[in-house]
Amino acid sequence: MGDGTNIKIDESLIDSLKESESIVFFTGAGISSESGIPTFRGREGLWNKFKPEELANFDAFMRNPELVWEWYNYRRKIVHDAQPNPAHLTIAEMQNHFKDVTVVTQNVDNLHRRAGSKKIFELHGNIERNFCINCKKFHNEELDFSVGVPKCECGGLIRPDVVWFGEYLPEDQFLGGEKAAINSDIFFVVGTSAVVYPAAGLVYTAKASGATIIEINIEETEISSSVNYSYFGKAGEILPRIFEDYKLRTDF
Ligand code: BJW
Ligand code: ZN
Repeated sequence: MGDGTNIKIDESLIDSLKESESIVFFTGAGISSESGIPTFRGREGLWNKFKPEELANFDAFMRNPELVWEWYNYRRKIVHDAQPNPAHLTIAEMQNHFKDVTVVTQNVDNLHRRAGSKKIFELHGNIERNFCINCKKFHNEELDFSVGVPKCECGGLIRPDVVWFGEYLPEDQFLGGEKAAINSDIFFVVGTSAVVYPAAGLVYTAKASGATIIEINIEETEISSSVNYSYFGKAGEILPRIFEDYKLRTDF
């Protein structure tokens, strides 16, 4: 395990980057942990006390909408107060140096957009949007988050526009992410335990399509043995390090 500061970036990776046009960043909760947003799993997973499988599903919401809504309210506040960190900002800056940079994120926190990334596929929705479970109408600005679970004028409960277990991913977002994976030269996997499907399957899609796979995580994951390069440390330290090395060895 490194702390990012003493990690050496392979020269062959920098060489590959120099030849790359399409770069994908497949990201998970770990990329936002240095912004103060807890992850779901892993040794620093603060939601460890809540199992996502138990709260992030429709049955849990119907059984106890107040509890699930309260969990999301708590997280909305953390996300609202958080700022993009050097990992998000490096990815956004890389747009100025490569032909095609795509973010495919499992996160619902909007931090890639706030960091300035332009091409983003959100596989698991966005915590800032909400819709009625009955008529599907979107409700956003007008919601009062201080009083229990809000209801639509049709009487339906309002839920966050995120993807819960057992629900299909938004088709346009998944297909966009899949296409980016297939077309990528380099596929970074950053801060995800890579256990939730079908999202995690994109790593294998990219690999089968010939991409070089680079994992950045504070610990080993399900995919570590399948990748071309692993860097163990914080994303907010390793990604800037890779980009600095790239710039040092590249003439503009
Ligand atoms: C750092 C760091 C730092 C920390 N720097 N790194 C059996 C086999 C295969 C599949 C299934 C199965 N049984 C059921 C399924 C399907 C299920 C699934 O995959 N389950 C598995 C858990 C087993 N998938 C689904 O249900 C999906 N839908 C689906 O399959 O539809 C088809 C279908 C339809 C009808 C019936 C049946 C099937 C939907 C999945 C939805 C996931 N939703 C959530 C919640 C979103 C809303 C919300 O935010 O509340 O998405 S769950 C949660 O997990 C969230 C995340 O996006 C997702 C992935 O987590 P992520 O991002 O990887 O975070 P962590 O916490 O797991 O990992 C963080 C990592 O960061 C760790 O590795 C740390 O080490 C690292 N880290 N700090 C770098 N500073
Ligand atoms: Zn409604």
